[in-house]
Amino acid sequence: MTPPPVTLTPPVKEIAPTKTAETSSSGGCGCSSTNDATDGLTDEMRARIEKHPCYSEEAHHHYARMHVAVAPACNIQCNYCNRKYDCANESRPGVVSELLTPEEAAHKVLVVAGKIPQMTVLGIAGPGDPLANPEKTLRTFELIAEKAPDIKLCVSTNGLMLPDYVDRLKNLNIDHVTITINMVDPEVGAKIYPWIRWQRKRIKGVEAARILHERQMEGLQALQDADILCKVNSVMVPGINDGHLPEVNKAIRARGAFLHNIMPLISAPEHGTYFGLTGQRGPTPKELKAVQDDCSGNMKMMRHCRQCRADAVGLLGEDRSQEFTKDKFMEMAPEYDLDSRKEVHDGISKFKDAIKAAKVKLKPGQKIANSPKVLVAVATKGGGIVNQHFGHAREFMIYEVDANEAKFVGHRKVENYCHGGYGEEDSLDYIIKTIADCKAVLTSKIGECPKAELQKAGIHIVEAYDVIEKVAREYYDQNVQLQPA
Ligand code: CLF
Ligand code: SF4
Repeated sequence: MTPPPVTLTPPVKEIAPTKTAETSSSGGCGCSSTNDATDGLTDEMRARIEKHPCYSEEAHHHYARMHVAVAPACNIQCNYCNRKYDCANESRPGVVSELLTPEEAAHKVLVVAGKIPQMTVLGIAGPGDPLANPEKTLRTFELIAEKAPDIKLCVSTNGLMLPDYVDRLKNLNIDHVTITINMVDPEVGAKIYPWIRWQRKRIKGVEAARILHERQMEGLQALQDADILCKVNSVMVPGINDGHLPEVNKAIRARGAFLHNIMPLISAPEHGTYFGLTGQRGPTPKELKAVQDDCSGNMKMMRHCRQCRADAVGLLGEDRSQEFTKDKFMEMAPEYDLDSRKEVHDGISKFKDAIKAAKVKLKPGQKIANSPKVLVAVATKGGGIVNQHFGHAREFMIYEVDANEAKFVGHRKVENYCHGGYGEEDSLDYIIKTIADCKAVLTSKIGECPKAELQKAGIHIVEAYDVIEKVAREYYDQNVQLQPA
């Protein structure tokens, strides 16, 4: 049976769009999800993460990050990595970044900070391992700390050299470090890492994994002792470490990790990786969510990671790196200006407050027990608002909704349906398959043809321009029958 369309129209009129750079496509504004990593935190901790789009789910609706690709070498081999591409710990295989010198990188950061004032974090994540290239990495951080003091510095590493650099990271005022930890059992590790380079020797097998594991734990402990926030990334490899990840989760929690980001293995033969060539598959969205849910009782989980490339620029869901290729940014004059950036950030804070106030009204007075949960797929350009045309969506944010809350649980990438005036049937089939487990699509606008096809597939359409959680909860209240208690 075709579900009836539901239309929710009024936008949140009292919320003005935040001022953004003219090149911004994000709208620079948004709201938080109720499972945000800021829940239950002290004010001090909240302040440390509130503008970091990876450490705070709420922040990723508002603030952008950028990476500079200054670190080409690596000191280990992961079976999901092909050195032709960027470090697969923090990027998807198939894209290669242009290498920069620290001076070029600093110039790029000042250019982007002027064009995208909501860019608050500079990360170094490859294309190899940043701490296998310590001079280039640390020199880049030094230059940026000096020239752009309001930008947070962030680094992602495999952890092998981390214990040797925690003091220098602390001296540079770096407050966010990611370690990729895929195992705490070297027998499992030997199936992921064929070798490491350690003390000028190549070491293989279980012994290599044991050294890597010990160095990762030592580095994690040193970060805790230095009061530097640590996020742990784990690549989920079905049949190899999927059942082992809860153990990893316990070990990192015991050593003070702030956030755990379990990411899916991305693997295909054309990537030329060991796993790709041997047919090792990645997890399905359902398998990934099950492991994330399993670990979420222990600590905060990151579910909004986009596995971005080593020269990524923009909000996490968008890729603006092509606007800032080397030939382009070297021709641009830096427009970094602390005062105008502060003005933009103040605007974002006001906008967030307005959205928070709108969300408070959604909470039921008393928690409703055992209400059924449904998934909805949201088309959004950012800002925590349903504000994107269905045909333009290149990903859908997935929210789990019940009678109490709407909770962000992940995102699914798709090909956009609309190709400048005509719709792509293959894309629509793929979109329908990708969101088949969702009860509804929330979008600002949708054409008659895709609307009919989605309805045929049993998916409701909600056309609205409003706060995501508000639209999702209203949809739920109007469409999901609660069993009498
Ligand atoms: Fe970059 Fe990583 Fe810092 Fe973020 S990314 S170094 S913590 S600023 Fe973020 Fe990208 Fe996921 Fe990394 S979405 S891949 S978690
Ligand atoms: Fe590749 Fe990164 Fe692993 Fe090094 S740490 S082998 S660059 S995925």
